[in-house]
Amino acid sequence: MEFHVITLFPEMLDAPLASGVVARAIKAGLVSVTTHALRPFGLGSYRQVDDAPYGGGSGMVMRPEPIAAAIDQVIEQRPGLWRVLMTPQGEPLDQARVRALAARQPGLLLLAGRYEGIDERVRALVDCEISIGDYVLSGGELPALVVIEAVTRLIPGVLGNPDSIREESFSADTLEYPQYTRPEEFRGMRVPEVLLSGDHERIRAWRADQALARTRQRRPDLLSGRKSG
Ligand code: JD8
Repeated sequence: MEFHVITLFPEMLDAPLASGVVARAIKAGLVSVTTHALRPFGLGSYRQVDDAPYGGGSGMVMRPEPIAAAIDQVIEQRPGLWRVLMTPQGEPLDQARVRALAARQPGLLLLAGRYEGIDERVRALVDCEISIGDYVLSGGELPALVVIEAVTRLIPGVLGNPDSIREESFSADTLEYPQYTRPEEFRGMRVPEVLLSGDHERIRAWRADQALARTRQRRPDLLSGRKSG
C-alpha cells in the first residue's frame, strides 16, 4: 500500500513516521509513504500558494492551481491513487471508513492543506473528503498521519499477532475491558480476584460484562446500533 501526502510542511511527517508500527511497516516493505512538497508548485518567484478570499474576510485561502499541479504530477507517477482531502467538513473517520480506505489500491493520495481553507474548486479534484473529528486543527498534516497509522494497522503482516486485529474489530463497537499487570497490589488497589483465578471461562465472562458496562456508562452512542444493546 502506498501513501502519498501533498503538504506545505513535509518535515512535519518525518518524526511520526520514524518510529512505531508505521516505521516497522515501511522497513518491512509493506507500505511506503512519500511526501510531496506543495511549495515548488506555487506561483511566481515567491511560489505563492495562497491568496485573499474573494468577497473579503480574514485569513488566506489556498489557491487551486498549485494543488492541481501537485495532484496531477503524483497521479501521473502513480495512476489509480484514491485522492483524499483532509478537511473539517469531511466525512467523519471511523473504523469502518478506515477499512474502506485500506481496500483502495494501489493506495491513497492525502491532501493536507493549511491557512483558513482551500478554494472550493479543489473539491472537484478529489475522490473523497475526510475529517478526523470535531475539533479545530491548523492543517491537514496530523489528520493525514492519523489516516496513515489507522490504515497501516489493517494491512496483513503489519501487526504480528492476528488475534489482536480480531479483538480490535470487536472493540470498535464496545470499549476495552479493564486491564491489569503486575503488581497484584498497587497503592492499595488490588487486581480483581477473578483475573488471578485461572478460570478462563469466568475471566471471559467478566471481561465481556465489564466492556459492556463501561460502554453503557461512557459511550452509549456506540451501543445504539446493536441488536442486544
Ligand atoms: C485541514 C486548514 C485549518 C480549517 C479554520 C484554521 C481534518 N478534524 C480536523 N480538524 N481540523 C482539520 C483540518 C484543519 C485545516 C485543514 C484539516 C487545512 N485547516 C482551518 C478551517 C477553519 N482552520 C481536520 N481533517
